[in-house]
Amino acid sequence: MNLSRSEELFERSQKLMPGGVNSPVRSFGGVGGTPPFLARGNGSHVWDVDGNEYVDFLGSWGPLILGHANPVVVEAVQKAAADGTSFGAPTEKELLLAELITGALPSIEMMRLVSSGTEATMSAIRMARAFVGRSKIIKFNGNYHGHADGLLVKAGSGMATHGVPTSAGVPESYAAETLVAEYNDLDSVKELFAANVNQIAAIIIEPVAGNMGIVPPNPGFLQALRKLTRDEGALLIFDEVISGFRVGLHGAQGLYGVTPDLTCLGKIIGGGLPVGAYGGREEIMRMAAPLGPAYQAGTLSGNPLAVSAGIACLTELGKPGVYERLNELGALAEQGVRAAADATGTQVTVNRVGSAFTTFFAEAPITTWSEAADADTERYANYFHGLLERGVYTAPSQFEAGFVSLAHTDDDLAFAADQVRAAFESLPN
Ligand code: KE4
Repeated sequence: MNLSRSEELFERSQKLMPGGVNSPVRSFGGVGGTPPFLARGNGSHVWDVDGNEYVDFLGSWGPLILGHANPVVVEAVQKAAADGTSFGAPTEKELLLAELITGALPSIEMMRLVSSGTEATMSAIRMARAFVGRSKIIKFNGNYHGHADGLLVKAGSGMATHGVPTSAGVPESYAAETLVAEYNDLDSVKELFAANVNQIAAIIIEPVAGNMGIVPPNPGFLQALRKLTRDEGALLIFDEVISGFRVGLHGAQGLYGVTPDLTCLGKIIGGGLPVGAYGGREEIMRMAAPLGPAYQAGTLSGNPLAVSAGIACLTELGKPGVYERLNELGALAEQGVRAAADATGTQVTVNRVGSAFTTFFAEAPITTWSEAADADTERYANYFHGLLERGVYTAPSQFEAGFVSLAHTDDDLAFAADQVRAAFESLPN
């Protein structure tokens, strides 16, 4: 596989950008090797600067549910650009996108557009703290909510004590306000409430975990968190940056029938351009400036190009049969991996929710961070490269999700299944 131009660009990029990338996971640190520098995408395929072609199951980490360069999205962005790229003033399109989002997610009575998922979760937590008047939050091991200081936290030494930073540059004092529970373990959450009475403003959770690989909520887990937060006077925040408009038009909250107090969105709602959003109960969102005392702002929030892409994307997703097709494609992808594993005697566990899936090199079940963390990351890295060199691009980390888009065809999936089998066969014993 010729990666000579990517190698040259990677060498030069590493002189100017940490790791040669603008987001760490792109550097292939989790799988090794030189990341192909991608030049263009169309539908379900991408091409790198050396001309190598791949069937793409990463989809830019989730946003590209319609596939690359979707004609409707491209036309919308081109038209918007011709009318001006940014105003820093209210526009009708921001209202149209807000109407599409709140129409699909009725728990969002009032919302605010921002430019990333990080901004969405950071702002939602600020509104929750302002509304409840408490400072602590609970997050879950294995969940990622963007890189705001208070969210780069892991469980402290004592389960019920405060978190400790997972990143340099985050003061212990910031981490001290974050408590860490175990995903799908309700007792671990109850313990934190018992040890921090009347101090916890909110729980933030990925209602379908995507950042430890795909891990769905155990039956009843989200419902139990809903009851527990109500009983404790805390808010429930769903971080649906991945699951929003991915697992269904109504998100994970629609799929599992649990209504959060606040929802965070990103990725798909921007159609591949920078858009995030947070919103929920009006009485909470009225805490946000200029109405209330909790400040939050953004120069490019609601940017016309990004919002135009988001409107085009969500409009397409609202058409009949879309999620049936996405789920059908997701099932085909899963079946392909399972059949290849059976045929080659390869030990893997596939977790899937709709069109998002992860192939774990670990034994089933994978329902918690500790079970996911037991996965053989070296074997995953070999598998990843076995696929890449055969023209299949998937997540360069065991602890991420793969995605199919509406642009994927049955032929794409048949081709990918064949490459999965070959990649399994090429794994070292
Ligand atoms: P951004 O700030 O990257 O737009 O969103 C942060 C975020 C928030 N919540 C969830 C559930 C997320 O998954 C993310 C970002 N996801 C990662 C990978 N799963 C984006 C890829 C990257 O970091 O480059």
